Amino acid sequence: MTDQRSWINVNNHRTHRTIMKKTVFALALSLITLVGVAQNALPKTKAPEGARSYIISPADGEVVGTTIKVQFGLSGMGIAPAGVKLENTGHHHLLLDVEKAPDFNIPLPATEKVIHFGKGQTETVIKLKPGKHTLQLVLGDYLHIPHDKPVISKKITIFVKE
Ligand SMILES: [Cu+2]
Repeated sequence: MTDQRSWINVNNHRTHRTIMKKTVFALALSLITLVGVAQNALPKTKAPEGARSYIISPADGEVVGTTIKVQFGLSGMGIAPAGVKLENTGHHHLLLDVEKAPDFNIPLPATEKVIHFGKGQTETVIKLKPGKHTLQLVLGDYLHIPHDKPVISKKITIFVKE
């Protein structure tokens, strides 16, 4: 009797898990559809001609310690926090040791290597392991999508020593 009951429990549990799996799968599908729709429906935010993003500090080729203050420069545009739609504005994203740039037609991902400054910050302090590293800035609009044309800084290389 006890055995049978526990079998029923296990079986119910399994059924529940299957339903969960199906639900998660359906959700994932609808998300993909939503992203697809968003991609077609959302026009890219225009960047004014001559807008420029650049890293003020550190300098390209600089030898630095493991704690580094990075200062972001922007010319020809203003800073607005993420979520705030204002003409000719955006917020900074720091690409850290990113070899292949992410897709600029969709919102930039938020990862350890793609850092968002959605509050409108213009500097940050990062810690890096000793060795060679690259830094690059990309401006994103209120939806974290790079502008048309993308406002992207030169990629700089720094050398971190102990
Ligand atoms: Cu962002």
